Amino acid sequence: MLDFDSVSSDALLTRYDIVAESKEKPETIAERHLPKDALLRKVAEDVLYMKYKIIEEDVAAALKEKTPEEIIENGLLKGMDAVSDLYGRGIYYLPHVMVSADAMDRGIKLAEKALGNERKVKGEVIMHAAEGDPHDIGKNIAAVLLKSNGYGVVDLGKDVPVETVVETVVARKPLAVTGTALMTTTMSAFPRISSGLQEKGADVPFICAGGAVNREYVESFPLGIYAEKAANGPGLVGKALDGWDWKKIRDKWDDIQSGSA
Ligand code: B12
Repeated sequence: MLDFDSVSSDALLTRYDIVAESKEKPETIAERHLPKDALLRKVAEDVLYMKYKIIEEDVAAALKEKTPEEIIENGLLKGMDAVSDLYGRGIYYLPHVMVSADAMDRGIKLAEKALGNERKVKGEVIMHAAEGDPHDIGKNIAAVLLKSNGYGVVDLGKDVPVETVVETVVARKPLAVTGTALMTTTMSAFPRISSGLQEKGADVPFICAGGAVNREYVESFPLGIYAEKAANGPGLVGKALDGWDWKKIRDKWDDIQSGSA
């Protein structure tokens, strides 16, 4: 029998949503994420306030002074950080997030176009969002950054079956394959991809990212290399281009992040 006498009942009737809302105003929470620079702020606010009709105009204006990478990293992404924070606190709801994600997508497409793709490709990377997972914003940003660093990207999209990833990697022999999982229900696709690849003798570095996974999880299966941010992609793939195998990239992960490797 549980001993309820020793349990504090103070928290039983506490409405955590109300507590969370009353502590800080939504504007204060959003402000923490928004950049100071006026052009980048406008872009971030378009994502935050779901202004999908004018975001392209604002990204085009920002492109006159900023690089596409800057606009993505310090503008669009900051807006989505604010959305994620407000959603996590129950202030934004799913429809807000959907429209913000649409605005973000339009902004990324325009920034990507500005990068041009006439560059000679250094090597190929196959990218996907895990089977069952519709979250592809982070993958799309990582794809833009890899392309802008001269890599050819084969983007398989979102909700990609494990078999499709394995078959494509075996057929195309890329420098690296990447996976993004934001849901705890989809991250188990990664070890299955790892086994599928090893069974076919494809020892390719498998860069795994997304809020559902962490370094410990990703390093619990062969081939797995953790990436926290989209900006880490080019550095990790660069090591594969230098001929490092997945074990060496994993061993030297800290040095790669700190720039000393
Ligand atoms: C936007 C969003 C959506 C959008 C997705 C739109 C899209 N096209 O992606 C929509 C509205 C569709 C959506 C739907 C759902 N969502 Co949602 N969503 C989010 C939200 C708010 C933000 C995610 C996001 O885009 N973040 C910004 C990007 C940039 O981050 P990121 O992908 O992690 O990428 C970063 C890194 O991981 C890394 N990275 C990512 N990929 C790669 C690749 C490489 C190579 C590299 C190097 C790096 C890298 O770089 C990026 C940063 O630099 C999160 C909340 C949160 N806190 O994350 C919930 C969240 C992910 N969603 C969640 C859920 C539950 C759902 C739904 C099931 C809700 C529902 N009840 O229906 C549905 C999915 C239904 C389905 N199965 O189809 C949960 C997942 C919980 C869990 N742990 O499983 C979250 C965490 C919200 C929550 N707290 O509950 N969602």
